[in-house]
Amino acid sequence: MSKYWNEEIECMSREDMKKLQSERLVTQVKHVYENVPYYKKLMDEKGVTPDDINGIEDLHKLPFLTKADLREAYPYGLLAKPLSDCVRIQSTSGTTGKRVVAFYTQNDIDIWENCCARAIVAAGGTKDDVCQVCYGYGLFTGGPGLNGGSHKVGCLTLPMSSGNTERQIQFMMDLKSTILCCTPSYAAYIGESLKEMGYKPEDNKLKAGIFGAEPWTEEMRREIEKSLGIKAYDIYGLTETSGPGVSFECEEQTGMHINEDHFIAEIIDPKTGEVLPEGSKGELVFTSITKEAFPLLRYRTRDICVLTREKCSCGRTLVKMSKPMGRSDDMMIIRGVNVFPSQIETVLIEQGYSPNYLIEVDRVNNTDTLDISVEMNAEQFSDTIKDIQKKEAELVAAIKTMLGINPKVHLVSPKSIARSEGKAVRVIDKRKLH
Ligand code: DLL
Repeated sequence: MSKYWNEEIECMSREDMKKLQSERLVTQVKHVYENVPYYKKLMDEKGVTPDDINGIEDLHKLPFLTKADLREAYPYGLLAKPLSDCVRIQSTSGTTGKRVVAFYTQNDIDIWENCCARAIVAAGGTKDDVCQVCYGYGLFTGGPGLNGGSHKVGCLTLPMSSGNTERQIQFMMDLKSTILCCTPSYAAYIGESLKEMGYKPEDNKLKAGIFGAEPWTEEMRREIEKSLGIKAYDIYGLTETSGPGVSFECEEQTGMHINEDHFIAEIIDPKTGEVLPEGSKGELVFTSITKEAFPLLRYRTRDICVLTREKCSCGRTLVKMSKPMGRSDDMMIIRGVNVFPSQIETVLIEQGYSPNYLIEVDRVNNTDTLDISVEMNAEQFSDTIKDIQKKEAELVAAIKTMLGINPKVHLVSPKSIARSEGKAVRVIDKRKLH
């Protein structure tokens, strides 16, 4: 059994990979220019035509694409294939109104699932494995992506989705799961629950975990590895570029190999947009060179990281990205859901509150907590506790509708939230992630 899913690609020489990327980029730029008026306009504005793009050395000439573009072009504005050629949509978590909607042709799905298969094989997966997928299924890409990859590898796939931890554990034990796929915080929670139920790490048959979709530390990795008795592998991706599997960790556990035959990665200075030399810390930008329905050229992920081409002992030559070290915008990931403070502010103002609020995020027992203190004005201030509790419950419901997760809301008396003399501090993230 090979330790690679696609050895030819995963261990390709740098020269051959550059050639492959260049060919694919040239074709992709033409495809996009001819089929997506939104892109044509962006490129025309920058004075670039497909004739200017002859290989990856010309990549920097293309305009960037941002989440704001995706929102503006919602829902069909970036579609590069007729809708009748598309077989699936997936969407980002946690945003209402104009969500990011990604489209897939059958070929796009096949490529995506093969990327996930590479991750599973890199974690030691074979057709003899039982792969328990407890990422969410549905619009979120985690469940469908790893599910598809697991099928490709030929693992016996348990499409559990997230939640119902007791049932997860029962299936894990009864069906002898060997690979666990979920967010790192859920893996830690499963580890804790197993212990509480009286199991020792050696009682389960798990050998590996493939964890991603949110930031996690090396300390957390060690904790999870100990509590479950496994080796824990990181996996990265975003809805815009298809989902999980843009990059994946190998046994060396020192960063994630990017599937460069499908995604060209660049690191830029988030302020100036200038491309930075290899090894620099900056914002990760991806160009998808094989996607048919929803190709993105120079998409700014807002994730801050470092790329390295140091030789990897696993034999793969694919460039490695570090764990994301933060974001160049204010997006937080809370219980796996992408949350912007502005979304919370919008709800508060819609509900008649002032923009005096404080968002506190923490991680307690491996679960993210979200506490929002909101100031009442003199009219809203009531001395009956029941009244305040009712108002708090209304706000919780409105925020839950917006974000999809339940916050704790604390209504506080007028003028009790400290006013700032400079930039207001509206978010305190106490999670020690980096
Ligand atoms: O989280 C896709 C995914 C699913 C990745 C399952 C891995 C496993 P989105 O919901 O669009 O997609 O969120 C994308 O999540 O820009 C990063 O900020 C963050 N993220 C994803 N993977 C990691 C990771 C999925 N391994 C956003 N480490 C990205 C840190 C991650 N952050």
